[in-house]
Amino acid sequence: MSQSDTVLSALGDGVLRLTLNRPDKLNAFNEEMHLALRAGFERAHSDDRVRAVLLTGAGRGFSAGQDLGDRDPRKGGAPDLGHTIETFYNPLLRLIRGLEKPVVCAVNGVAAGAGANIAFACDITLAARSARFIQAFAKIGLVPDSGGTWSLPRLIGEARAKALALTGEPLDAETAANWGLIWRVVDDPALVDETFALAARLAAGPTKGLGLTKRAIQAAATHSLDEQLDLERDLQREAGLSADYAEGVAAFLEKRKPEFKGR
Ligand code: LHQ
Repeated sequence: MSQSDTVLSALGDGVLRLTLNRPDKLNAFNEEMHLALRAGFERAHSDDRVRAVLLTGAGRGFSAGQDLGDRDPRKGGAPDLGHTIETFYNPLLRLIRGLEKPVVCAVNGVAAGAGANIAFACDITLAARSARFIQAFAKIGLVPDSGGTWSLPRLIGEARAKALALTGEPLDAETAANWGLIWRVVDDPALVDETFALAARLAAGPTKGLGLTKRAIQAAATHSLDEQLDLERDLQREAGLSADYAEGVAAFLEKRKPEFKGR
């Protein structure tokens, strides 16, 4: 696992808290931070003690997207941004979406460019009331990445997606929640506690079933109803064989609190 301090990593109550940590650059992504974040999500995949992930940022921003100083065309000619996407951003997006454990995102401040679209790729995203979301790509001649052209129209429809992406106008957290881009807005001082409590509650839940639920909902985007009904049948069969289902039913019938293990 990466030892870089560009992402702080802490495991407690089944929650792996990953904190983007380049606050003087508003947590803009350089290669070191990418590799550290990837290592964090890879750990979340492989470590059974991790039952949920909480992603947030240090300082006053969540993430300002790509560190533009690292991809400056004035230094050594035009960089191959496709290579950057293929090497760093796309693997990260696939890790977040493919992780069959809940990923909660706490947007503590501005989320711009890839920073915004990474927040939208998480399973449950909450934002501080002061946060804002900016499709900053439009201001520097780029195209939304990190799944933005996929998630934005799905979450808010083509009209709003195009307006945000073409103008690069900031969207306040309250409107983002009202439009369905994120789950909820929280007063700034409560963000850390509220998101951790949510992540810990999920981590103590039947995370095997939650992971299958995530897979099913994500698959719906490319499925017909018939395909989705078949998938629900298959995943319900798998969930029904889990120890957590047995525990959940037993606890209900015995009128006690369940103790889920994520298996
Ligand atoms: C930054 C950045 C930054 C470096 C703030 N880089 N230093 C993928 C593949 C490959 C290449 C290209 O891109 C992509 C995906 C993308 O993410 S493209 C979009 C890249 N991001 C942006 O264009 C956003 C640029 N940043 C901003 O527009 C502003 O900083 C925002 C609106 C986010 C925040 O504004 P303020 O609150 O006024 O803060 P600030 O601008 O004063 O920034 C604070 C510091 O952070 C400052 O450094 P300094 O040394 O002057 O204090 C900025 O230079 C630095 N910073 N974003 N992306």
